[in-house]
Amino acid sequence: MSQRVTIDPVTRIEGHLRIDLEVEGNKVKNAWSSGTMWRGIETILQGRDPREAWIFAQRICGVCTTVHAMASVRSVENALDLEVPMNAQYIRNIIVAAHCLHDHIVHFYHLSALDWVDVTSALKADPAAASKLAESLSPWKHNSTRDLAAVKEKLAGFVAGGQLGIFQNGYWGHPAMRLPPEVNLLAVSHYLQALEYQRKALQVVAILGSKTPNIQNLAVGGVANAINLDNPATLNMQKLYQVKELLDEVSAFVQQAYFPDVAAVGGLYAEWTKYGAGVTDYLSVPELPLDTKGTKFDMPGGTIIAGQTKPIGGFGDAYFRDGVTESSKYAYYADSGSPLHPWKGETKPHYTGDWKAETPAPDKYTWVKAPRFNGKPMQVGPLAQVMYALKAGDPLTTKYATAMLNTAGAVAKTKLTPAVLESTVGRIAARAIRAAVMSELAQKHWKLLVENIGKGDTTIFNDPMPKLAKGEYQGVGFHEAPRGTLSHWTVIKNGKLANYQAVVPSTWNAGPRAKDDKDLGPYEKSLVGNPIADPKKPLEALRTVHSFDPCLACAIHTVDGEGQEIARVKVL
Ligand code: NFE
Ligand code: MG
Repeated sequence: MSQRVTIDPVTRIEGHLRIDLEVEGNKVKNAWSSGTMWRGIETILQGRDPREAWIFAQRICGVCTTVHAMASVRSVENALDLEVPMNAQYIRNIIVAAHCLHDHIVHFYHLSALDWVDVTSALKADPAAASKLAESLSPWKHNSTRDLAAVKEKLAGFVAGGQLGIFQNGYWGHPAMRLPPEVNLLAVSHYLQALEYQRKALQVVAILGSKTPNIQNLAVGGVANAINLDNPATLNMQKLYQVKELLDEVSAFVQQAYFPDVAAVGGLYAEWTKYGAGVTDYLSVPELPLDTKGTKFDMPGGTIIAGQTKPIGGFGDAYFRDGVTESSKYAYYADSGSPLHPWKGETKPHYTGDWKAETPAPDKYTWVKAPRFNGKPMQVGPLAQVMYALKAGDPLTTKYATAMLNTAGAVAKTKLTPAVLESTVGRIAARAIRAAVMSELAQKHWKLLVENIGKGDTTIFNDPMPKLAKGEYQGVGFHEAPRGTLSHWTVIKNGKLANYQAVVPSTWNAGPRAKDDKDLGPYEKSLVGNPIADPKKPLEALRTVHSFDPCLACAIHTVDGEGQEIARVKVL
């Protein structure tokens, strides 16, 4: 007999996500992913000046504001065939890298680690043994017996006072929790330090972007960071060195704390390499452009479909441009009868009622559309990007993936190959691999910027106006965001936006069925086959869902143009 499990809302994510499971014999047999919150931006952009779209677009999400700003300016630049000066590319790239490091650190420690780490078990740890273990894994400077004893004492204080605070309401003591107390203590200690290092990463974004969230320094055609090394009001030597120092500190945390923690936790949960692969067709796009046109990049991207790789070239690449559609068959939008290309995309809400618990799935069950690439559901995110980069022979990705698999394999006492990355725990490892790669590239792009300024180049902007003022254009801007491939699609007529569509990483991954009831989206498919020890505490399902780092504000980003309420959604 099967049993229905509804998780609503899923917490430790951004936005409102509901997961419905059909569980039989302690295993997930079928799954549905629903975005239950209605909001957004696409519709209000119509009729606006394309040069200001990025300012609105970055309000799509409170977590990844910068990424929508980047994709938006790139889409208009692509439409106008506008080049971007090298200083602007490097400044944007440093922001992209720093924001990504913040995001990946927060995802591991604050949003997903507590599915694997039992905080209360850390109270039983021996700080000296924990310190010895940590020193065998990494040279990180804050792993001394004294450091770890202090964390244990702090935690004991929380527990004694009955105030677990941020650690309240975990599935502590759940039978699926397997880590020894010493590893739990180490992870809790780094959880607290990670709060500090994610902030340092965002400081870089704020210095270059004037503030964060919602940076202010972009422009269609470049950036607004005037460069004069001796002027206190502009980007100068002092600010550049402040950025470098912060990047160095964050990189050390990523390489010496985050990366080995993921290897250790992953190795101790090696049985989770069997679960959660789901959709194994992958999509990623290249990132960190190295020229003014966006034809060469530091991070490769492309598709892997049925094991075959195909690269995605530069901005405007035809293979990417022609492959993307979105279906509204199972989503709360009017369905045109067939999936639509984003330049022809429609956002017409058609709410057909909430899904009552314990009833069969309704025809429409989510506010998230279902993107497809050449008709196929695709998994996006760090796993997709790392799998592609490995197949493409990218040296930095190969270096860190090898280190991850060797360290986790030594902990698990088994040999691990890249195939194990295609799993719930592998998705978390892939994000740590990508973070380590990004930490090196952040430092590289800082150096490239300083060298370019050193050559006497202070150009930051190419004016879009000469072309923009009249004519019709279509553009696509892509960006490999922390959660995966993001694309913004613009149609411009006589200087105004005639259509604007955003196809977002969490839309790819959290999206519903498209063609039929067998055509599951990536979250849905990855849940099928997961063990569920206790249907009342579906910790295992949360492990898999959290491994994608859901962001539902990004996935659903549409609002009625008049700002009227279209439907009231009750979130339980
Ligand atoms: Ni709102 Fe986002 C990212 C975008 S969605 S966090 O990364 O784009 O997945
Ligand atoms: Mg959209």
